[in-house]
Amino acid sequence: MIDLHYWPTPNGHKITLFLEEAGLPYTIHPVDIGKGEQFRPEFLAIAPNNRMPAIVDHEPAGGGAPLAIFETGAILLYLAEKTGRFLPADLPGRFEAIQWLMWQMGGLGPMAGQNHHFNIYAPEKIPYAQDRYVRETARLYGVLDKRLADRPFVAGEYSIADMAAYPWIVPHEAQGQKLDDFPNLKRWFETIAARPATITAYEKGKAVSSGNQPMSEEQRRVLFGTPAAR
Ligand SMILES: N[C@@H](CCC(=O)N[C@@H](CS)C(=O)NCC(=O)O)C(=O)O
Repeated sequence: MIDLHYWPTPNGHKITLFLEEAGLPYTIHPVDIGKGEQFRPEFLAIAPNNRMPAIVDHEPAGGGAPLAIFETGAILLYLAEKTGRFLPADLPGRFEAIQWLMWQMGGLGPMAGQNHHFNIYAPEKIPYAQDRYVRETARLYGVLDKRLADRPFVAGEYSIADMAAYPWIVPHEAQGQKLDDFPNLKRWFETIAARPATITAYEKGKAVSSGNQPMSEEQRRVLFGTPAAR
């Protein structure tokens, strides 16, 4: 059994996408990041960066003690290795998927995250920052669109690279993007959205929190004003 420490945000959805696709049994442990639950000592013991998601696998491959993993890129790689699924087996194919996973972790995720921050959450509107991240998000959408021009998924077959990127395209309107400007990306997005595992993953997210309420001052203070735990 896998314990998933989770809140339904783009990074959280990446892991439920995988777990639902693979049919692995898991238990969701909500980490309400607006209430500061990511700073609880028991969560920090498995995720020292005070960011969710994180997993604990009570039956790691090869036996041994329960294994805790944080960082979604590492979690997706671990789950792919554990199940032998959603990561090509051949060396070139594997590294195609891994390099696009790293592209998401180092590019699309952080840039779209800053886009959300300056356009949705920041109490002070800074046009330079808003524009900078909308344009950088558009550039990254363009890179992905081009990549998808001659293949159905980022690394050929549906893989952890797609699962990492998809949840960051879901809020495209809030990011100031129009999918009609990126036709290959749009086709890819609609294909993944229609997968039964995607539908279930997002339904499970809604059961944990429906999101969408405006952020309170207290949530803003917790999320954007809390120093690292010592
Ligand atoms: N690079 C990390 C990012 C995780 C992350 O930023 N999680 C956010 C939610 S999407 C979080 O837990 N935020 C809590 C906070 O900012 O205190 C990963 O991929 O796991």
